Amino acid sequence: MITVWGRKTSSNVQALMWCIGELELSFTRYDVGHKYGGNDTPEFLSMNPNGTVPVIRDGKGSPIWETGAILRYLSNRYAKDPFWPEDLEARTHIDKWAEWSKINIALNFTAPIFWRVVRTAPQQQNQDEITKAIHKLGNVLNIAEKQLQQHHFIAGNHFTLADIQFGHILYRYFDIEINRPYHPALINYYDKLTERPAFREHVMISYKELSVS
Ligand SMILES: N[C@@H](CCC(=O)N[C@@H](CS)C(=O)NCC(=O)O)C(=O)O
Repeated sequence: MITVWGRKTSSNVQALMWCIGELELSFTRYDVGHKYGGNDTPEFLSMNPNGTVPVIRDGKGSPIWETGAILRYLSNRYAKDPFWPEDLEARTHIDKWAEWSKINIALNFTAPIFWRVVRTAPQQQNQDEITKAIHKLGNVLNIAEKQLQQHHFIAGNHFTLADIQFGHILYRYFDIEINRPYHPALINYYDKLTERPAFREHVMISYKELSVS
């Protein structure tokens, strides 16, 4: 049994929960962080000194934090080919796209765009900054677009760990009111993700509680 500490409105928790759903693992999840609090207690900080979510424990194992490390742990322990291949070269290819997604997609979307649109009052929003951030993210999404024109998924023709790191951001990206650059293969890919039950359950979640308006 996996224990998860983290509110379901956290994008990192969503990535983790989507992975747990795809791997059909049993879990208990506690709402921690943001309006739920609980991430500044001595007990929580002894598990994760950063005070961030998610944190997991697998059975009586040590606490694990950092979403990328958690996803790799779950995949090493519970996933099979082709989600997380045995072959080192094939696995590294998946890991490369997962890492690329975390650094280029999540970091260029969450704070620079999502927070500025959803977590900032409309009268305080800086449209110039938002437009520049959308353009910057768009340049990275051009790389994903090319990849998705040639493959069904972000790292090739199978659904893998890289799709979790890449795709979990897309619900919010396509749901918020912004002018998005046109990426037809990305739209088609996103539509396919929305047909996955675990994506619908763990990622397509209202972010209203984060909104200031
Ligand atoms: N690098 C960490 C970042 C974790 C992080 O920043 N989590 C956010 C939620 S997405 C958090 O804990 N925010 C404080 C809160 O929810 O109270 C990871 O990938 O797990």
